[in-house]
Amino acid sequence: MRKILLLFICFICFSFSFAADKKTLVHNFNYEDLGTQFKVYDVTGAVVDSDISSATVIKDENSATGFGNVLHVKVGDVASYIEFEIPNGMTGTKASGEFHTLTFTILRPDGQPETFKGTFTLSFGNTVSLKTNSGDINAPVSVETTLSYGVNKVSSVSKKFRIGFNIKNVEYYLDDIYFWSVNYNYDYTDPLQTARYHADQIGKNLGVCVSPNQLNASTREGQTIYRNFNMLVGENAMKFDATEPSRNNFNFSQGDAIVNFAQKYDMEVRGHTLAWHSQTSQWVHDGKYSKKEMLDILKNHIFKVVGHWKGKITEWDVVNEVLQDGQNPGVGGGYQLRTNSVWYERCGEEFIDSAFVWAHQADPDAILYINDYNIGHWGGGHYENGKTHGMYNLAKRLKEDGIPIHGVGMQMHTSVGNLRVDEIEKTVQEFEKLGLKCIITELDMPGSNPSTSSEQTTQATKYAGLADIICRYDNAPSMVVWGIADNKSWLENCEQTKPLLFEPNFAAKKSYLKIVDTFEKYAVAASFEPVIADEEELLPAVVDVYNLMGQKVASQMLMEDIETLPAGLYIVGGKKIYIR
Ligand code: 9MR
Repeated sequence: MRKILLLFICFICFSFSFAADKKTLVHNFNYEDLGTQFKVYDVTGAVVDSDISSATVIKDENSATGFGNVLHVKVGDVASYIEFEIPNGMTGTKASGEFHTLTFTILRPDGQPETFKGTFTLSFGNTVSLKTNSGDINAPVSVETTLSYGVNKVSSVSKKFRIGFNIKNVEYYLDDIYFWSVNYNYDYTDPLQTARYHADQIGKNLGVCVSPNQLNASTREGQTIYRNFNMLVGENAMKFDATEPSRNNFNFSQGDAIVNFAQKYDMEVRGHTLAWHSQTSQWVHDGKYSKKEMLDILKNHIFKVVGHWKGKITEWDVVNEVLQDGQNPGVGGGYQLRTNSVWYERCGEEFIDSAFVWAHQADPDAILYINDYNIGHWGGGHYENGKTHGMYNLAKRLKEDGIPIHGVGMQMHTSVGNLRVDEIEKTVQEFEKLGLKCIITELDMPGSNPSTSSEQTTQATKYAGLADIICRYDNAPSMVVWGIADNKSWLENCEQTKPLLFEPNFAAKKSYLKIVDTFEKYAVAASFEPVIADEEELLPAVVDVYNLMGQKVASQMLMEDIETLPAGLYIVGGKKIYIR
């Protein structure tokens, strides 16, 4: 049962919206009478007969939003576009540092294909002025698929705009159309505007990989790091070749620099990584060590490294990338281990189990992860599907064998086009059932070369979708990005593909701001004192419910039905209510 927290805050006192972000509701179809028809046009601008295509306000029955109305769009033999009024604030050229975007939700009615392929079109007047190829639209029943489109300049000439897809014979529900005007002149010195501030409130981690030379607090780069993130991971500083360059000679200087900076700014540290096929010192490869000697070398390495930072490093990637690429074990099947690994070649699978046991012995409080790339897309024949199941099977085996493993790290070196937030959520849920954490450890999301503005908007939506998962799942406490600014990443052409959260000059990108917005939503909710049960009686039995923008979302609703509202913050009887 979902919990209701009643938050006794005066309606007029609340302050919720993110200062830099203005969100205007265009339509949620709750203010029209049921049966209201919207005009439908074809691509040439001619009205489409309602026998062919129609757009009708109906009561929402299927969607996860669970209440209110949606627009039921039925498209016949003519690709059709629905017309809406341009709301105030949406017209005019964007100011410098400002970004306009339109977002809406697509839902699939029963009986419609799970995925349809379409090119989304946003047009003004009779001219098709903006097009974005959105590829496959995945619109499962009851799960919102939010698409998001950047709008650089909106002319006020027509006072109307149209949206639709270039596809025929399809039905969909359209809901929650918003226009966003985001000011990216972000003040990174204001802690209230940072993701870190909100993440700290809710006990979640937004992390970033760093090198010691980036940790100068008098530079904008150093400040960007400690103001915006609350977890650090060494991009290379704690790897085998950095920490044990020759046998049993340890060098902790680079890692110490990171740990010291983190302690100074009250950040957590992830240790990366103890056993990996790459960046293992050359002397390990060159020495003709027996299996026993190799295991001794690994044990000594783990005891020295984990022991050195005992109590200072919260969690370790104990083994990294031990799974073979391109496997397809299927659900309930096995897993294939990477064969081109010096550890596997010489020790067999045993090195994995042993590494966890030794790391646990060296620091019993450390949280221990197995980490890999192309993990996180659980189903649907997606390209990462096989390896995700391989990871599940391996982690399950380790857990069942009593190995001290606490979680799975999804590196998530993916792309704007490939990343499916719903698949990541499903993966988190599956590992939760195994009693394991499942976190994002090396996130970057390049777009095309060069990445377009609308793609960057999609990137922002996906980053925010991942942040939302982090907020909602106890077993997903962190999300770590693999780099700070778009010009400095291990990825080739990063300056063009723009995979990260900050511009080269450390100005916040919309992806960062959407993460702030997401964390803030949960932090605001968590910051109010929940009310004890009998105080609920202070509210009348039948209430009007408003959202935080003061718009009515439900009329004369029974208090006992209030839990059926989707998760979020509402105003009821002048009080703030959080439903989760
Ligand atoms: O970002 C790291 C880069 O600076 C190194 O040259 C590279 C060497 O292998 O490793 C990069 O980080 C990798 C991480 O340690 C493990 N997952 C893949 C990352 C990107 O290659």
